[in-house]
Amino acid sequence: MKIEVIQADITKLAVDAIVNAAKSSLMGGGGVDGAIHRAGGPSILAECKVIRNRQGDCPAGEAVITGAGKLPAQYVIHTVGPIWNGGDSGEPEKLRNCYLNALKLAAQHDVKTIAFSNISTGVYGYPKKQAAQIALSAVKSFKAASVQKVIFACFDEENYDLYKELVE
Ligand code: AR6
Repeated sequence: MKIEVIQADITKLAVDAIVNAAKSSLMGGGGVDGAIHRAGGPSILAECKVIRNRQGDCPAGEAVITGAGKLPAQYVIHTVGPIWNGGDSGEPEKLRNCYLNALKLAAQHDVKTIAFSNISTGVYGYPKKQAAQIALSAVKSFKAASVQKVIFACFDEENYDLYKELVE
């Protein structure tokens, strides 16, 4: 499995799946979530509503999958990161599960290339370096034949520099 670090707007990437940093309600919000729903159009929210009606809120660490509407990607995997609360409330395990559960869904849908946003490192306040270490170790521990390339799509310079340093 190849790992790549880029600085990009994840809504522009023509990969099989992009991973959204969603909220439990799956009803859209700000940050990367807002950008994905804006650029992808209303079908993504419509699919999220169907999922929510079926299974309720998505807890932190879990993930769900929808189509990608007008985006160049095929799928959007929505995962809910933990809200940083000092680090003793299970945040590291939940963040790790975000990456693992997103990859599991990707493998189930025969995804070959997947791009992750930097989950929890915006509004949810997760310290960026710790989050990057968890993201990388989770991805490296995952074994699935279908997933060939994992892209960390960093938006802000700080995350980009952190990931670059950790991957090299
Ligand atoms: N492409 C890639 N990354 C982006 C983009 C983009 N277009 N825009 C922002 N980022 P955040 P969270 C990066 O706050 O911390 C939402 O309101 C950003 O630089 O989007 O998990 C949800 O609805 C940051 O590194 O997600 C939830 O309520 C990263 O995306 C809540 O925010 C994550 O920042 C989730 O908070």
